[in-house]
Amino acid sequence: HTGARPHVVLLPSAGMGHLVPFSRLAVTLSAGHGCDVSVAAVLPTVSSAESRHLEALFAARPAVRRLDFRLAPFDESEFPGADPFFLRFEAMRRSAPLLGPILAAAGAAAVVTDIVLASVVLPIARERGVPCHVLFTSSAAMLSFCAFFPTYLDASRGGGVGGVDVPGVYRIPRSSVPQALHDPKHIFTQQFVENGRGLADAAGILVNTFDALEPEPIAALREGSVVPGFPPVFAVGPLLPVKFQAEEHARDPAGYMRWLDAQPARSVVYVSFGSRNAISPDQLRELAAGLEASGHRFLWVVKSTVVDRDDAADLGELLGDGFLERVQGRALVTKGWVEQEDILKHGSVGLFLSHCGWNSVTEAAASGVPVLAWPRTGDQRINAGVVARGGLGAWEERWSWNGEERLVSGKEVAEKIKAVMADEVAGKKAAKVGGAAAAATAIGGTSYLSLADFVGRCRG
Ligand code: BUP
Repeated sequence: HTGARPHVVLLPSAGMGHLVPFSRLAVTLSAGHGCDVSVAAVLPTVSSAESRHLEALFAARPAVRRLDFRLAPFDESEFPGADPFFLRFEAMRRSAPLLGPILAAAGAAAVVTDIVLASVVLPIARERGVPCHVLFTSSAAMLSFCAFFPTYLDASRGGGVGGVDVPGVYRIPRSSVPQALHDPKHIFTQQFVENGRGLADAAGILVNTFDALEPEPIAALREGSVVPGFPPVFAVGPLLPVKFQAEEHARDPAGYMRWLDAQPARSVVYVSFGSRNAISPDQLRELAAGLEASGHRFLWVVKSTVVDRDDAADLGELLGDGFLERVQGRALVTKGWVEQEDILKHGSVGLFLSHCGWNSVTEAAASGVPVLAWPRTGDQRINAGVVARGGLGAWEERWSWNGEERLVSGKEVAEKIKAVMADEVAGKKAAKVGGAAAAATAIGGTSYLSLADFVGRCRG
């Protein structure tokens, strides 16, 4: 299986935040690093954004093969009220034994599994004698936290979770620890701890970041300070966007690219909180008031439900009477899917108000656009810390929703936006991060060499 073009099988899990980096890795390995690549797909997907993305990937890149992964029946009533994406993670984890024959039939030389499937896929790959790597879809800071957390829990002996000093990295304050981890019975906690323990058994860990953005966690992981004897860490980011060459009008039904073309350089605030973050109606209205009062131009992608298929709400109603009319001309508000990378690369965009999903952070870094971090749940506060440390932008720590439902007023939002938009140093620092990102992925750069090292190991 090891010849000149090693066959690498990729196992993404659910949600755009997980699927996007996998399809980027698939295309990079297949087009730029001489690998044969297969991607396992679970159909139907949780969201329609994922379905469209998978279809576009396989249509545009016939060299990337599709493997069908059919899930075993799974009784969701065991986890009442759980997030639909976590339920899919769990369903995939329970169906992992079905992957054994799929890997064997594909003749895989190496497997790269998503972190949320790691602890169940690793033993299956080992049984088949296939080296198994993990693609960690968040920051290296989060990776170091995930790798260390089981050790921390063992030492705390059920005493609850406080701030976590990740050895060799930095302290993750209690307020940045993903909320679910305070509940040991939470489905996320169980998966997170098992996967964290499993990491040590991986052949290597790929992470979508680059040395210049996250020097401390990357070095600490590689030196074994976080977990002694930790597997090799390949910092391969920012993984570059994949162009699917859809028809122009199909890509941009709301006309946002044409709208951006008509705006002055660096004048627009781009606002998005990711693909699966529902914002409460009250907070949506305050955010609307803040954007309006900031006086700046803005492009806002509104999501009011966790799963896009459930989103039937009317924008006018969501945002309050007359809002859309009042901001007409200086704002574009849409509920549809946008090509975020195209937006961030556009010269009119001067600021990204972001929830700090890790893909969004890497895209901002690649584009050199400053971020105003407004993290909400999960890994987002840890990622926001990376944004602030790495010179990519500002983080208003009091704004988080991590566990607390504090409403942030429109006035606060407006003032912060005005301040960051006026801050020329922030713009220059972010541009510098953009330069470092480009250098990392260019031939001979740290991320390029890291990926080449990974591919060399797949060749055996
Ligand atoms: Br919304 C939206 N267009 O309209 P994150 C998102 N994206 O291209 P998340 C679009 O989806 P998790 C849209 O560029 C990024 O690549 C965006 O991933 C793209 O956040 C991806 O930023 C979203 O990691 O996922 O969706 O919250 O919670 O898994 O991090």
